Amino acid sequence: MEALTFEHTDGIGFITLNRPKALNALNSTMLNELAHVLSEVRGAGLSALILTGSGDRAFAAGADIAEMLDFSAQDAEAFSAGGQGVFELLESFPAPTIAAVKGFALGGGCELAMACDFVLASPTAVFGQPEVKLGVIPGFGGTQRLARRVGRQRALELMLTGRNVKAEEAVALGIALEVVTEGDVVEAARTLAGRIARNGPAAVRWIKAVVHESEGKDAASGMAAERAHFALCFSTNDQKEGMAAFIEKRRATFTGL
Ligand code: CO8
Repeated sequence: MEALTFEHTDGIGFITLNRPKALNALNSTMLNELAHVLSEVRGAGLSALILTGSGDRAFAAGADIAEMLDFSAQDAEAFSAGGQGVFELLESFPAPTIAAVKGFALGGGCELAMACDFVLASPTAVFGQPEVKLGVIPGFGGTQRLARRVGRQRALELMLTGRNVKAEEAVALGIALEVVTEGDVVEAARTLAGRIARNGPAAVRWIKAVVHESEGKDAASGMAAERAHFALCFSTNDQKEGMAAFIEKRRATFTGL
């Protein structure tokens, strides 16, 4: 692959956006490669997927402006639809996903981070949707995901002014989960992935699936999905093991069955 790398260790997948000279700007090649990797590893049983950018300057400084410069409206529609599709693949990925953000996460880069379940920020992280300054609007889901994370009023303020938000403010607003002040943000993502991976694998997957699939639906269908998955848990060995371990005052050994 040309614009990103994928590796996995200890059941955790790592995607590194790899166009550091262009601050990891998202071009068609990168989006296609991202779609390819996400599809290939969807059924691989990873316990988590961590996304980061190569170099210290950027997670991703947005969609590639040079590529978009001469787009027709039709090209823009296709690029937006393609990006939205890839980000949906990411948001619905069966395992927890973590964006480890150093430096700029702007425009499409911020949208990519927000398509992950968790965003961990280094103290240098900068988030924003500056598209309006280029005369365009977010096109990879930002109008929807930013509003969900920070509320309508703040999302409009950020998108209409195009102002950047530093790490601490990003946490206060709910764009990021926390600022990693000690050590490396990718290591912190690995630690978070490890804390999740100690738990029942099916329960982890189903919690995410129920939250994701219920988004935007009415409360009654969300409750129905929760009930159905809660019941499913009781057909697993891990439910028996988890509850027996509690009663026997020992640590559970989950098998994912
Ligand atoms: N696209 C292409 N190249 C970029 C991008 C980008 N988004 N961002 C940075 N680069 C390139 C620069 O052109 C430069 O290349 P070169 O060295 O060849 O001149 C290199 O990266 C380094 O950048 P700078 O020299 O600008 O570095 P600075 O430290 O001076 O500035 C900034 C860093 C502030 C991040 C600055 O680069 C910047 O403002 N970048 C653009 C940020 C932006 O506006 N992002 C939003 C883009 S639009 C978008 O994401 C829409 C998504 C949905 C699209 C759907 C469409 C159909």
